[in-house]
Amino acid sequence: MSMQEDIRRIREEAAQALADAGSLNDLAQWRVAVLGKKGSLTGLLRGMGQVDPALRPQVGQWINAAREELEGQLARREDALKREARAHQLMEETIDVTEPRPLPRVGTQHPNTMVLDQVLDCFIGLGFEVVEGPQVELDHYNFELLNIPKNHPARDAQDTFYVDDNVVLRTHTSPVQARVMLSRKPPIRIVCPGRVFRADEVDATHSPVFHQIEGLVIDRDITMGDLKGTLDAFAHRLYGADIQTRFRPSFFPFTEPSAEVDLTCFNCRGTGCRVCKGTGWIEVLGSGMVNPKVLEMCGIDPTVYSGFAFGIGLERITMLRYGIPDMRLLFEGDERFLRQFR
Ligand code: 2NM
Repeated sequence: MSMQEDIRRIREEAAQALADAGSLNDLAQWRVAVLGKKGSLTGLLRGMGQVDPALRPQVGQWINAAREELEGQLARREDALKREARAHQLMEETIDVTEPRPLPRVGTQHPNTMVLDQVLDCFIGLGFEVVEGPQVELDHYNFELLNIPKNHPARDAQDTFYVDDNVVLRTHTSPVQARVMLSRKPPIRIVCPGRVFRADEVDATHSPVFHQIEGLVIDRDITMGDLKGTLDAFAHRLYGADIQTRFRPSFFPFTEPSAEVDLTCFNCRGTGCRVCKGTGWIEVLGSGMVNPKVLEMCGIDPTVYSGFAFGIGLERITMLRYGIPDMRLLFEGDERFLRQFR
């Protein structure tokens, strides 16, 4: 058998084995078996001793050419196998982002939050800005600037949580408004929502922690007509165009005159029912024209400017809105209650 034929046979067998190789591991074995020290092609070089010396250069070239050819084939086969493996991997790892999955267990908004958002939306729509302030407040801002004098019963430790002689847990959000009056010039149009504290016993309609939304408008020529128009807009927006406001004389140290404001009963629309105890009206908020003494103490000239203010109890309107019979439900965090509000 001639050397030339041996080379051709080894080339063919090696090429076939390469085509049959299905993995990178097969290729490594193939390399050892063909091109390795004891490989079939390398074996031919050892047979050179039997070749006619005159033909050796030629045979050597054939063997080297075969080696180069096979190395090239190996590299191409390796490339192809790697590409296949990569394509396979990409297919396996593809994620179907449209596949339906079990819904995660999400929470719900607190009913107070839902009502607060609606109230704030209404006032933002009327041009008010939302302002927040500290819950732990100097007694100067919480009482003094609001014309609540030293001997006033609201300042008693029976009603107010004291941190020390001069520091209280705020009993209303009015001190936020006092801070704004002191730090800005009119026109002022703000709503101040937030947590407030009073030393009350817990029952179906009282909690030592509750929330208020207070509004304040100060400008030249602000009258009670502006107050009435603003609260009418609020009533219509939250409860419907047929809901009216009714002002009853009242007293607050920080407003003069002062008024309690009733809204047409949202339940019977004014004819009288259990919710409004037959009156057709529901008491919803307190309001008034800012006392000139308060304006003056807060650095606003009462001969130039006037203003109105109002205060809404958030829990009260949330309870009315959803027919919640006991305020404690709003503070207990019981999921069986909270999950009903979606
Ligand atoms: C109310 C009722 C009436 C009120 C007054 C002020 C301020 F800061 F301007 F003096 N803020 N909020 C006010 C007036 C609050 O709550 C029932």
